[in-house]
Amino acid sequence: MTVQDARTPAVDQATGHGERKPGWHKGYVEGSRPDLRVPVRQVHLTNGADVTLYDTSGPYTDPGIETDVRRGLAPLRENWIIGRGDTEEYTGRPVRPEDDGIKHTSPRGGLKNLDAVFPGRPRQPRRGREGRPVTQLAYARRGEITPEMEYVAIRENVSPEVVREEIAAGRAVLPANVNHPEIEPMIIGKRFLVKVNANIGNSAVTSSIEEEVEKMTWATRWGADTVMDLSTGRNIHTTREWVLRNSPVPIGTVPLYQALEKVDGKAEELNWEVYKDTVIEQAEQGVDYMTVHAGVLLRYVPLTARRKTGIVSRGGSIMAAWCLAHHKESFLYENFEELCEILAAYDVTYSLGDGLRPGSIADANDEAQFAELNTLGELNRIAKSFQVQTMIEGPGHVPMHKIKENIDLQQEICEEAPFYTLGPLTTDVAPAYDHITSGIGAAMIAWWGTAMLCYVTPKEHLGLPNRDDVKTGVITYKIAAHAADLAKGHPGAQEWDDALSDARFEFRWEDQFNLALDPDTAREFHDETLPAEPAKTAHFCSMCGPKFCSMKISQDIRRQHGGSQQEIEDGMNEKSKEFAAAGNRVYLPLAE
Ligand code: IRN
Ligand code: FE2
Repeated sequence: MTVQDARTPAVDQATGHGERKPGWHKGYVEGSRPDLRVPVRQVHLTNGADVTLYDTSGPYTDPGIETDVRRGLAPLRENWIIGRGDTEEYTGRPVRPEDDGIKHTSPRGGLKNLDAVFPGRPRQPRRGREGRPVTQLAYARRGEITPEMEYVAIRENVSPEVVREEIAAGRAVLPANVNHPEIEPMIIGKRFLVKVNANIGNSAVTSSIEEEVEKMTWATRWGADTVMDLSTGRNIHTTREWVLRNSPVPIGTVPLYQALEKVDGKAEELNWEVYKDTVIEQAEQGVDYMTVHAGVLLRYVPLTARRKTGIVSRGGSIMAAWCLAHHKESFLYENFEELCEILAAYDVTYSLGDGLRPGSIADANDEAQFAELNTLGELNRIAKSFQVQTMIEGPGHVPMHKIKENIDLQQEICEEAPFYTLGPLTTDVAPAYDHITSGIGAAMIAWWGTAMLCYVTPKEHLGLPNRDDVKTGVITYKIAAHAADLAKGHPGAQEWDDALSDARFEFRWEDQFNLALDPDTAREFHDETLPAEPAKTAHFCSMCGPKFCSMKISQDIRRQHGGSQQEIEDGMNEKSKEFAAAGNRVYLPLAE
């Protein structure tokens, strides 16, 4: 990879904006060593100012860089991992046969018949020497600032010591498996920017490996900070390998799903051995964090019997079925300490699953949900004693007045471990709009301290998200996350809003587009009614038309009347008369 100067003007191939000469490009900020380069999105405004934004898109948006999904991304962290000298290559395990050997065909053509095995660089899995914990938590507790910690400190605009402290205290996690050297490190914790996770994953018949890789790069291009591969069905191992080798962000999974595949979908046939084997297989591939539904205990299952919507978590229902079939305590709970030892040896982060989360407004904050949360608190303490980084998953469907209790309880019970919530959805009545019903809850809970938000797409409850749904979900959640960053007073968060507002007030349309979370759609909407090039500098938009643009009116008032309170009022009165004379219509019929 060639070094890009953060100020090299460049055309971005990935967005297809090349012909428009976009005012932004990908740049890098160098840290204390030449191989520590933190990506940023540099927006050059037409007034000569620059705005630097957080960037999750990976090398795909680097100017002049050819990325090849068959080769995978450059292993950025490899030297850091090897340099620590605490891992060893592990050759003791037999080479695993690929999951099913069935070749996939993509319905849309393209990379058809992908090789069953990832064709890129051969890679021998590493793990902690003699099983020792090689986690960022272990280093942080020893007072070490790793290159990964310095990297996220630059990304978040805080000192490396703050990063180390937050990780050491268990208030933040830095998911970074030693077998996933390709990632650009990121941090999840309430003192940092609120993060967004996007779920991808094929199911039975629908998508191909190629489509999954593309969904991942598409989600990160719009701002997903992590991606969870929830694939089930065929080629689960191979799909994950391709996604991992090409992902610039941490990848999460739910190993229980693959374990279930291995026992032909029969929950009662699951056992600790199959599960453990699956976890090791995924840890060796480089999965950075894993959802583990170890809080679903046998005695909690009856608590869900009278619920309106029972158990809605996939993992939760699998574990409940197992517990009932055997009338035994969960094998995840019973073997939790051994699981901790495994995760510590690869630095896989726990995402303790909320298998009993409410699936309807009626079930929110009930006994089953909070009983599980108490157990997650206990497991969190055990995980920390094994130096495993841990976050806690949360709901679900929760009406607004019951949201705060969720984060308050979680923070208390789980000693401020990062909370990672699915929305919550604030009402059940809007299928097809659940990105919005949940975006509302997500913004609220993030404001109160949730560290990462799991996105919900418009297809929630209805079907598998397509490309557009993934983008809508990510953008919706970036809005919720940024709104929370503002409300929390995250240093620097408002600079972005201020820059966009200035551009809006001064009718710098191009700057407004380039600063937008979704520049393409902003530009497209503007062009729908005012496509002409001069309109990009015009001092109005088609919403109110040239006469009644509020921004224009206030500028006129300032210009004409200097700006004392009396003068402004006079000006407003004058405009009010003009407005009444024209028929008191806020929305004028479209001109032309
Ligand atoms: C996040 C918070 N609560 C649940 N999640 C996500 O839901 C989790 O990270 C994973 O992506 C998915 C797991 O769903 P089940 O198996 O609990 O339904
Ligand atoms: Fe739901």
